[in-house]
Parts: sequence; C-alpha cells; structure tokens
Amino acid sequence: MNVYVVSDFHLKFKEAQIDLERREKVINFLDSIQDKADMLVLNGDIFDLWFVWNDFIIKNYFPVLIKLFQLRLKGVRIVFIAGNHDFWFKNFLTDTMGIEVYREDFFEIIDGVKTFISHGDKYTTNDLRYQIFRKMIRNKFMMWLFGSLHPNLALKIGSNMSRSSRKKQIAKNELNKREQGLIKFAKEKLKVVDRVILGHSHLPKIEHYKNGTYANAGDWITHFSYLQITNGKIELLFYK
Ligand SMILES: [Mn+2]
Repeated sequence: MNVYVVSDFHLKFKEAQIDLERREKVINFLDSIQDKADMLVLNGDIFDLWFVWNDFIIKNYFPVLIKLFQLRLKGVRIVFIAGNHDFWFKNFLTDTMGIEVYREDFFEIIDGVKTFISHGDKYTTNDLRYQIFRKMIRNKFMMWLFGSLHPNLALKIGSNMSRSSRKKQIAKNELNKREQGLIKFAKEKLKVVDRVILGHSHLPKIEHYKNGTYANAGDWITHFSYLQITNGKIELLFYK
C-alpha cells in the first residue's frame, strides 16, 4: 500500500500572493501523487478556516477541492482528520466529496503496522488555556451559532479567531512547547500502537523510540514536507 500523510497546509480563504503560490504548490503536489497513492491522509489544519453551511461552501477553496475530487475519481481513498483550524464539518466532505472525516483520531493497521494518526492539538495537555478554548469552540451550539450568521460575517469573526491562534504558531517557543506535549503523548500511546503520526507543531520529523515510531508531517508554510508510507516503511520527504 502507498499512503501519503500531510498536515498544516493552512490554506487561506482570503489569499495574498504568497498564499496563491502555496496553493499552487499544494495542487502540484496532489497532482504528482494522484496516480501513485492508494490513500491520502489530510491530518488537520489543511484549511486555515473551514466552515460549511447547509447550502454554501467557501469559493477560494474550490481549486484544491476540485483537485481532491479528481483524486477521488482516480480511486484514491481520502481521510480527513480535524485540526484546530478545520473541525466544523457538516456533510459536504463526506457526501459530496466522498472523503472520510474523523473529528479526533484515526486508527488503522497499515501493512501490518498499528498506526495511530491525529492532528495532536487535543494532546498538548501542557497548554491548559488552549484545551479550554478547544472545548468551547467545538460544541454544537457554537456551530449552530456560526451557521446561522451570514457567511461573510461568520468568516470575519472566524478569521479573527484563527489569526489569534496563528500568531501563537509563529513563535518558536510555542511550537517547541507543542512538540514537547506531542512527544510526551506519543511515547505514552506507543505502548499500545506501533506508530504515532501527528501534526500541529509544524516540525517535520521521524523519531524512533523504544516502543515504536513517532512521525510528524510538518507544514506547508515553511517546510513543504510530507510522509510517505510504502509497504509499511515510513519516509519523510520534502516537496520541491
Ligand atoms: Mn494545528
């Protein structure tokens, strides 16, 4: 089996020139794997702000969505795991796109390897403030509230929230703090699985511990990194 894992594209719904270039790179990457991939795992924060109303989607994501749909038409299985920027789903990805959506974690035995995949923001328990915020914005009432606003207004509020959460990401200590939380969690989880794959810290890596392997797909803001699992063997690669 040939599996690709990516996370933290942070595609914008309002794009500056640099975001357009990043989006182009994402599309070229998806293009390059469409005939090779059996499965593509989108491990959270693919969209910097993802929200679906009952009858509307955000138009700037259309080029990437159409590319993902082309992969689906080629028979590629696509798994989307929620991040801390894209967790409000209705039925668009599942029913219209044929993408499997997981709100927390994804577990599967891939070529004999017990593989646990999650964005990871849920497991940075060393950040209590974020954990409270996470609970608050993930509830049904908040989703209903946003869904009842005019889309332009909802996006305006949402982008302010997402900006404050992005500001934190830029600081290096913040990323390192996240990474420490993720590694702590991964080591614990590796007692029951063979491989833990996370995102969120934007730090691409593969590390081997006593009980198994921790891997992080990195990001597409500075690293343009991804994980490829071929017949059970995992590799960290950088898209040029
Ligand atoms: Mn994240």
